[in-house]
Amino acid sequence: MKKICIITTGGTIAMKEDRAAGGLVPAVSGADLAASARGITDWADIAVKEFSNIPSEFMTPERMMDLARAIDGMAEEADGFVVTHGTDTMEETAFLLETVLHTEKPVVLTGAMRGASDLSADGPANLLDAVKTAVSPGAAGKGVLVVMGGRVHAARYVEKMHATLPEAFRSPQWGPAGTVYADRVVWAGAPERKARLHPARLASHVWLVKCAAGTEADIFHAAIAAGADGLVVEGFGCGNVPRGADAGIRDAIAAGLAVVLVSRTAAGSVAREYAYDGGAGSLEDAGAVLGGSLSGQKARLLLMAALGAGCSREEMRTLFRD
Ligand code: DAS
Repeated sequence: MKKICIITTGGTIAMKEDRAAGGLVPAVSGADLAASARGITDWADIAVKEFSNIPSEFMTPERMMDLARAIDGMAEEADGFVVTHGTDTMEETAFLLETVLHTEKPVVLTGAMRGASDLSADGPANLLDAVKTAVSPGAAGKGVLVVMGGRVHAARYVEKMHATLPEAFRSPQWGPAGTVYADRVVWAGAPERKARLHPARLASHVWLVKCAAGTEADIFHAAIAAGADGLVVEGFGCGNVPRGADAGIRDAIAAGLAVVLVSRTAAGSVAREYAYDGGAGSLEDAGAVLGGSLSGQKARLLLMAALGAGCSREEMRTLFRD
């Protein structure tokens, strides 16, 4: 039987209602969490390691790097890893882990949209599904995965798309990578682990700017003035931005910031479709890097890692290309 190490970091999956406090609070240990998933030991030998017990809105890129180092440090102790994590930033942790981990062993993140004491708590079933996925032969070589609501998602494409419902996690780009059944996991297309970087540190000042109608140059000038190392811009559609934003982005490039352009749409990729200033093509020609189909928050993490690894603009273009 394979050995799976469950690493707990916190989140709603490990919370219970505290009426006096007026809501959910961290309250479940790693061991109790594992014990709550009835049948888990039919699938694997389970070890549990408590990494932290925080809501994931308090998770930071630096703590994600600590988690990656912890997993790599234990890589020889298990055949795979399940990380329990809050849902708010789960997609970010999953993507950065995929980007920086040395181990090729399965790493599966899961959590819960309902607390452990809630009616129809989803945590135990998600945890069992995550272990089933981690021991599945099909998990090998698919990078870091997220399992929620009976679906397996690739770290690169998964997004939390609803604030509260158990079916919050989707992969709008290509759909889920697999489905978990009572007796097995059935895999869809094969997600690939694209980015491999091992930066000694992350660049810490990378801004993320979402364009809206009429966005001006001022916010980009603020990034320059703040000494940002890099800037991710979420443009409209296939990477189009307002005239003011176009001017601000060009100023940022001229000031030496690394600029990555993605789309604010939930699916699809930026593309050189329009010939005028404000389109992705003219901004790429001005020195921006086209960020493919990545979400803004994931492109920001990849840019933090790429800058930390000292990547050139051309290396970044290869890294971000879909
Ligand atoms: N408490 C939020 C978090 O930790 C939500 C959750 O965990 O599901 O991300």
